[in-house]
Amino acid sequence: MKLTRRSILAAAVFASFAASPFAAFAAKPLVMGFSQVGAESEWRTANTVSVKDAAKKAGVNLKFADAQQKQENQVKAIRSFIAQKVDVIAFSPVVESGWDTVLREAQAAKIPVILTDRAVNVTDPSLYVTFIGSDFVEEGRRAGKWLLEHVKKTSPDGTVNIVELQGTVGSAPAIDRKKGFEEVIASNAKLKVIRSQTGDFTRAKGKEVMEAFLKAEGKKINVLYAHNDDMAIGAIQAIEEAGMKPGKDITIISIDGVKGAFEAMIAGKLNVTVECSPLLGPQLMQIAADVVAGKPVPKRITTQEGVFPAEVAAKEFPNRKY
Ligand code: GYE
Repeated sequence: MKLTRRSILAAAVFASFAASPFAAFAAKPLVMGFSQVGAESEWRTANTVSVKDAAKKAGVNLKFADAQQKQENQVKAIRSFIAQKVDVIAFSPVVESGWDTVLREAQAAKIPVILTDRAVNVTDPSLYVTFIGSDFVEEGRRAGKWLLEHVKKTSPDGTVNIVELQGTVGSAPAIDRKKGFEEVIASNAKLKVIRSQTGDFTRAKGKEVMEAFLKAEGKKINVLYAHNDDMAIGAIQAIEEAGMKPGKDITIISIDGVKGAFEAMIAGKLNVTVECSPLLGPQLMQIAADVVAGKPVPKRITTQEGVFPAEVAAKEFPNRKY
């Protein structure tokens, strides 16, 4: 390109314009309304940080609302995003059902909706553009497969009594993690789930429900399957307070792979965690930009993840990002 005096002048004018307050008019930032489930677990906190950081990096104007684990708050937030005419709505639905009406309102306002982390159960799949998140059924299967192998190795006599701490009632991860686990353990008649109750994905509830399990079943309990690490960590406290050794007297399996779980494994109190990545922010921002630009996106984007038994915990710990 030949640099004429005029082109240099034009570039200088443009540069000073871009640095001026009028620059905002030049590139309008994408506005995203994001409704988060709450702050119930270490996983959720890491997910929120990931979304906020990625928005900042991508220059996205993020309107963030915390629903405190209540669907009605999420519906309110989505309605307020519609009223504000945001470019795109993203949300992590606390439960699967009950979204048709509000999603139809978003569709009528021509605002695309992206699901992150958890799925919805709607009759019309055109009510959302895409769903980015883990395969929770597969996570449940991975937990079950680890247990089958463990039972094979330790070959205890008689039945293996399992207690289960479920996630939030009606949520996709609670439904799917239960289903995947049951599907796999059905192949060994020795494995029996003797108690199953929700701990709402929190430490406090995990501890409380485990206390009740221990009161009712005591030393009969061989295995705890917790739908997330936080509930397992709460349950570990309950087991210790009952004078038993978590990870030894009771084998503990959980899901997420947060730092707290790795610490518990290193301390010998947790046997395995199945990874579920909360670092969905960068992918969400990329997909949102594509959606708003009218580019086609896949209907389902599945997160890649692994399984971490206690034997590898110390070596893996420094690599953990959440
Ligand atoms: O496993 C749990 C959190 O939806 C995958 O929600 C997420 C789950 C996660 O509270 O810790």
